[in-house]
Amino acid sequence: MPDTRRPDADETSPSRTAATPALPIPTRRQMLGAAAAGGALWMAGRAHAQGMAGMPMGPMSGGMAGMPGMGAAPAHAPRPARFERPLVIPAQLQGQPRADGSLGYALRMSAGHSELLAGVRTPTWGYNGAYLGPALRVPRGKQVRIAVRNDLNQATTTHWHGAHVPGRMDGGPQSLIAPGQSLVYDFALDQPGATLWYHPHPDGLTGAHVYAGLAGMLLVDDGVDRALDLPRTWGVDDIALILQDRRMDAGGRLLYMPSMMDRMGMKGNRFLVNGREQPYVQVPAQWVRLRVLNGSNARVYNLAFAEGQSFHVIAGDAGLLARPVEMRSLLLAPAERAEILLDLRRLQGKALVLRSDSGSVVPGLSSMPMDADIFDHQGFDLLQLRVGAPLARSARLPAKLVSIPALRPDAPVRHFSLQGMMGSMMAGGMQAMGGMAGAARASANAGPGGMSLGIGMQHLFSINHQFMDMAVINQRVRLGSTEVWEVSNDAEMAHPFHLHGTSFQILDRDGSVPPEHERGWKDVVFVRRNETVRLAARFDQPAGRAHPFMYHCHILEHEDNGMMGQFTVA
Ligand SMILES: [Cu+2]
Repeated sequence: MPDTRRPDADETSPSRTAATPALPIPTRRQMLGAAAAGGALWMAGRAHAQGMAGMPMGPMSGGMAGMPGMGAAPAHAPRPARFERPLVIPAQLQGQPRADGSLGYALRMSAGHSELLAGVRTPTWGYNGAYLGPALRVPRGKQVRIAVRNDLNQATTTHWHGAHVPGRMDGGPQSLIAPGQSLVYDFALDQPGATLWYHPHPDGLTGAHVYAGLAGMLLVDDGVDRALDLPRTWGVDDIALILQDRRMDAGGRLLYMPSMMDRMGMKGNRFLVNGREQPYVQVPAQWVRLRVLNGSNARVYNLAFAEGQSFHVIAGDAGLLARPVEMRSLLLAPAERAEILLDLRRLQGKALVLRSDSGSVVPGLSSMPMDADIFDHQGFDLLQLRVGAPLARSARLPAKLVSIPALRPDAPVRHFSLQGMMGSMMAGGMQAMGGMAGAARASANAGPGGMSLGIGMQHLFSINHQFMDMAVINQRVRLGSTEVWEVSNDAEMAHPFHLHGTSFQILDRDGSVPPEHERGWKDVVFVRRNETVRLAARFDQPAGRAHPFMYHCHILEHEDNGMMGQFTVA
């Protein structure tokens, strides 16, 4: 049936420019073949376990010492430098006005070295620098042109998480950029002001590439925060916080998936904010806005202030809430964002510590005790806020924020079920895994400093008992429709479910309305085990077979090992 609204989307890819001749991109089969020899080595695990470097060890440490990834720290590992270095404020890119009226942005992925831990030089990857990337500020509705150049040693992609763009501009696994090449994206974001982000999305390698340091914020600016007089002075009373955890070896190199346990999700034992371990930030004694992104591969944070200070959540993943919601702790799963306002007006001269109060919530998220590490049981500090003198211009906390029109579904309910390792085994996953041999990557294409690229593309986790396969379109959605997606978690642990190309509203969790802070636009929903969540989403962006959209778990080791599917919108 012809549909006049549908552009010939997939005939036109984003334009590619090559400074050097294009390198052939290895297929999945070639990558696995090249890596086969390394599999057995990986299986043997690491004789020298890396563990809780320099951190106080709880009573559990003795029992875990014999397990890979759970052992004692090397004696010479530096202790955390708690609140000794200032927070790095990501640069803002506002875009260069171009002759055609659009705004131009340039990102370059390359390798470098970073001081993630004080005094330790770590090989890393970054956008326009050695680690993470600038915040791209994009005015709503404005045509933008973003050139992304890949100067890494291997192909990858850059995906605009949360952006309403056509499939061919989404930067999914099909949009690989070979080393030495650039990909130019052209789009306009017609969606509410929000804190979105960007990161690589190659099939089976997303976890490793993000872990190496590739991520940054993408801010949609619709002027509403100005009209509401919300704090909006970048780096002063509007602070971007990218939360990540990392594990390093004694030489300061990033360790990625060194143990079998890490298949459940790569967690670190050092806690970074904007690429520095436990930094501090100077803030004025007034209303301050924190834009928090959980940029971790697998770690869940239960954000709280050590002093018990409450805060107001004003925005979720994809836009402002209807009104601020006062909270004392906030669970933030991988890829979720929250904007919070903090009242510091009477706290001049004081300091607050933002931490994860994990112990009360996180261990209970999984039925398998080993999914929670010692930090999940005890919590950990992230950032110190040092409150200085107020500034002349002070913003406020409005009573009301925006009105959010409720979506009206007009299509049958689409069902999704999530399976963990046990459920996936029944779907035949274990046979496909080649007897747990694993597939460590060829060292010629290692990550920064020789970092392992993990074991992507194993059949370990599934959605609807299907494993990610780039050759398979799992769902077909009609362009312009508003659908209900019902996501049931049959797995042992909680999974953050994300879909591309749109934002959604959570209709209910197990039949109950979601908590107030989840009643705005979102693009990630954390689905607990045995829970069924219903979402409503409108599909206004086209995506054809050549560049379909993804739905997946945003624990990156789950996504990379089967827990992803593809859908077209036409
Ligand atoms: Cu998952």
